[in-house]
Amino acid sequence: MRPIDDSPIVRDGKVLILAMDHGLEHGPVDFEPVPETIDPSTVFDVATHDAVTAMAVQKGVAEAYYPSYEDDVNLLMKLNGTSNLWMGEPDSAVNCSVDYAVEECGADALGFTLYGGSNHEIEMAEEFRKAQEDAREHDVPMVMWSYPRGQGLKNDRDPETIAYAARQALELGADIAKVKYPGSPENMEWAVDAAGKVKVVMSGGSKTDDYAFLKQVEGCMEAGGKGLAVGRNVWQRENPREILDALEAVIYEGASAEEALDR
Ligand code: FBP
Repeated sequence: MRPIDDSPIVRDGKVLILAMDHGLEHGPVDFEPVPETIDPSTVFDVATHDAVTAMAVQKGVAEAYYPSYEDDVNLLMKLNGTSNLWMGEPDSAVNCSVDYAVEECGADALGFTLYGGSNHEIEMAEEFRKAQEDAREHDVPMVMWSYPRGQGLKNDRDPETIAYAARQALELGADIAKVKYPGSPENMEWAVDAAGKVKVVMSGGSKTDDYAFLKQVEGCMEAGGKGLAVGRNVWQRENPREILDALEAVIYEGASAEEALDR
């Protein structure tokens, strides 16, 4: 198994995944703040920024757009996903096999959502098991979107819940755990400790102002997190390259939010 640090989606031990599976997960409404982002090419162009180590998309977008970007962008294929139209207990259909992602689409990494705590957790974990073992066969890293949610969960950002989410990623064999930010560097540290050798990255969330967003990323790095998987907080900005410059400083150069904004 190739060490995760040798993967093309890792730069100096850190990761910045630009996610754009929102057209499926949330619907086209997410593209309204910057209407040109409804065209996936616009976001692929943003992903050519040096700070971005991979772009996460669903199969259909990869098939249609990635061929024009394969020299400049690393592909992270999201293997499962669901629409906002689904009203049942949290669940996610497997939309792409590992073989198809790697051999036909050229994926450098794979992504899989696990809704721990959902009534569908057992099936999702079993689907993850197959994907994770197939990923090992192809020697490509597996990123778990570890998002506890469902009937029994009152607060999906509770520090204990986030630490549990990070631990699930370790226990089930992911290489990178993408978790929601639990509110403070101390809480994030618990998640990082629980994840052991798994790299923990923060999920971007809905768009906030530059300082608030960068401060969270700074807190994540301070806690031993290894970066970020972000969508709206980058491409819902009028100038996504500016925030990527700042993220590059915080994630790879250890700058504070203030320092990154002053540059
Ligand atoms: P954001 O940074 O925009 O939150 O994107 C990260 C992500 O995990 C996407 O991959 C996914 O589409 C979205 O968040 C799901 O958000 P939520 O689970 O909050 O609906």
